[in-house]
Amino acid sequence: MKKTLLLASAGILLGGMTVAQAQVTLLVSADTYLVNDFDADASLAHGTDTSMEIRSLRDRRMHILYFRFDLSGVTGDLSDATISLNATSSKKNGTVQFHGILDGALGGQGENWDESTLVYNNAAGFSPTYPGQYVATSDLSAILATVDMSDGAPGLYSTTATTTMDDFLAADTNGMVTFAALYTGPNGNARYVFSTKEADAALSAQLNLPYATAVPEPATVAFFLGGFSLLLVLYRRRSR
Ligand SMILES: [Ca+2]
Ligand SMILES: [Ca+2]
Repeated sequence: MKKTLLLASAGILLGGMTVAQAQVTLLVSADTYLVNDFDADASLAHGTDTSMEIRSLRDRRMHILYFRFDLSGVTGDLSDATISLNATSSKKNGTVQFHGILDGALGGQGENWDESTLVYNNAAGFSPTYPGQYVATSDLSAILATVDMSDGAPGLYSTTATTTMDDFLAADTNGMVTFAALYTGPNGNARYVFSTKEADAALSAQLNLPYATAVPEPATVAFFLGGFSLLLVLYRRRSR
């Protein structure tokens, strides 16, 4: 094998490793909604449901989306991030607002939640009880982004980039980011239903990172290094 061919082959292998990683879209690692109804209690878990919903009928019904992304496989520039949600139905025009759970919430365990047991009463960012309402704690960030919902229109809804979202993601130290999304507009029975990963991973909430880089899986690195080693062996044999 000629040296130029070897180098070209190695270049294609190594090039493939980096080119394929531009722009990262993360799917949720956990998703649920917190329920705090007047006529039920605030300890009902919905982490295995195929849909999650935002509801707001003040003093009667408050449902809050709660979902997490795993940033451990991502590196580089996290700016201009946006969140996308797939609505299966909507009721009422309104603005959904997204908050984050701050690093270190609940003694560092606030983001390490299990979707099969997470409920309104034990979720970081919210004070327990308060039927039909919610009360934020200091673990809940300011509004990071918003999205406007259309009355009756299903489909993909995405936030736009904000500096508050940039700052929140830049401050992450544990590789986990949890968001809470809720409706706080005029009282009037807002209800928006979204897909979860249990229904279809591709239709779950997404975190879009236009400038980030995916860290290659160890298996991928091993595959490419293995290919490179094989080329070297072949080259040396031909050179003898
Ligand atoms: Ca879930
Ligand atoms: Ca975090």
